[in-house]
Amino acid sequence: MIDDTIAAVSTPIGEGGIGIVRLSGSKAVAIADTLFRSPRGMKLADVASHTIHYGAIRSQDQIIDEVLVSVMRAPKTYTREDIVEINCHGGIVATRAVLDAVLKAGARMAERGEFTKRAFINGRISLDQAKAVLDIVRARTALGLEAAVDRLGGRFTQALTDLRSTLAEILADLEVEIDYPDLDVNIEAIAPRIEACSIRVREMLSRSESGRLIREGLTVAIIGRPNVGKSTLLNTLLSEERAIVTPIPGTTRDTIEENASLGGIPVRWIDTAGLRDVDHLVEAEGVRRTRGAIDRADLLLLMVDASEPKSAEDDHVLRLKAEVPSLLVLNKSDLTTAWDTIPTGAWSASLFVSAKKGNGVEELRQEILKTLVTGKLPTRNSVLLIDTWERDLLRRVGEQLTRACEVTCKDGQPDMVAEELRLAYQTASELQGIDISESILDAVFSRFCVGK
Ligand SMILES: Nc1nc2c(ncn2[C@@H]2O[C@H](COP(=O)(O)OP(=O)(O)OP(=O)(O)O)[C@@H](O)[C@H]2O)c(=O)[nH]1
Ligand SMILES: [Mg+2]
Repeated sequence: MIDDTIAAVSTPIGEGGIGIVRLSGSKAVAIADTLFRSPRGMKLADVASHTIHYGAIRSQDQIIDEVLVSVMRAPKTYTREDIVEINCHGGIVATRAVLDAVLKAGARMAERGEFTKRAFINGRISLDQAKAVLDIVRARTALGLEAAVDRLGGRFTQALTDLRSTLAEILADLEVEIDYPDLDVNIEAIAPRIEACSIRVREMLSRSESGRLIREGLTVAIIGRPNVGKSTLLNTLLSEERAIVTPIPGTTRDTIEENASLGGIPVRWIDTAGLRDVDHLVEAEGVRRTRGAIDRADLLLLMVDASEPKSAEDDHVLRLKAEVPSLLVLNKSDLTTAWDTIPTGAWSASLFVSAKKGNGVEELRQEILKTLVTGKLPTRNSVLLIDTWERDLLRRVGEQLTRACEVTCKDGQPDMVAEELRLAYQTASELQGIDISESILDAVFSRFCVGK
């Protein structure tokens, strides 16, 4: 049983004029009562649950802020504990001061994700739903949000539950075989059933790859010699005049980074300083940062100016060694092209665009998605939002199932197959938050922000 009362500011810092200080625990109402003064002298201890009250928060006889306080009593609350939410109106400073007063009055500062952790411990939500809360808090795009809401609805949990019950059925049949060898259970018939589970896990894994993209997003860097139109392309992609564009080579001296979603995936676009060998110190630093951007990117757009003949600097760009995929972008297609042949190289495709006029830019967007999402655009149903820890476990379930398949096919010893299957079942249970240790719980909830 948890007996301390926790508190935190549960609205994002720096956004909007109202801040909410949230308390959860058996003393939430009592602590709030020591600070709250209603105009009619009413005590929060006497008010009905799920009601909101006007008053002031006072500490050492000083009014800190004018507030609205909601009182929600257990068990119909987010954490299933008593919750008090103090809506402060005096901006960040007042909100912090109210939090300090609450902490002085006996509450403990909540750790990251502790409210949601309590909701889980008190049985209100599943571990999976708790993680979905985290995803919603973090979702940066509409598609990411949809997938998180879906997860909150328990789609991943459902898939795991189905998998576990199928595994349990197979295990039961194996037990019969082990206990009553005379009954002659057909062990060969078991192999395809395990194989089917294994395929299901592989499918979940591949759907989670799009999930990773949605959660973490990708980084696309625009690389090229000076003046080819990199900044112009950034502006066109963002639909705003973010970077300065001039006809003078070397306009961009530093990397410029901006987020904008592409087909529902959060993308960090990086415009870079033109690549060339330089002596000038400032520009040299810019070029160094461009190289840094190349190292961080998931995809490079190698840009050349098609209206000018290929230069040595272009060659330098085209020969760049990168671990990640690239696209060749031949810009200024609105002018006459000076390139007789399109160079070939390691890039996955080459496209003519006019960054200035917008021609070909939509095709470029599609090509970027195609390259990064291996031909499949993520849709709501194709996405499974899971994190690295879960992916590792899911992968382990897959490996254990593959081993179970192998054992079945090789010598068909039912007890050995059962052993492998039991391991897979255990891992799947761990993944679902059944029977897992406190340390794993902490690992999950510490990634939340404080106040959630
Ligand atoms: N005609 C035409 N001009 C373009 C196009 N894209 C860019 N420009 C022009 O090319 C010049 C350079 O554009 P920028 O976007 O500043 O080029 P950059 O690659 O960022 O240059 P640096 O920052 O100096 O490396 C500007 O005068 C742009 O207006 C295009 O598609 N067509
Ligand atoms: Mg530029």
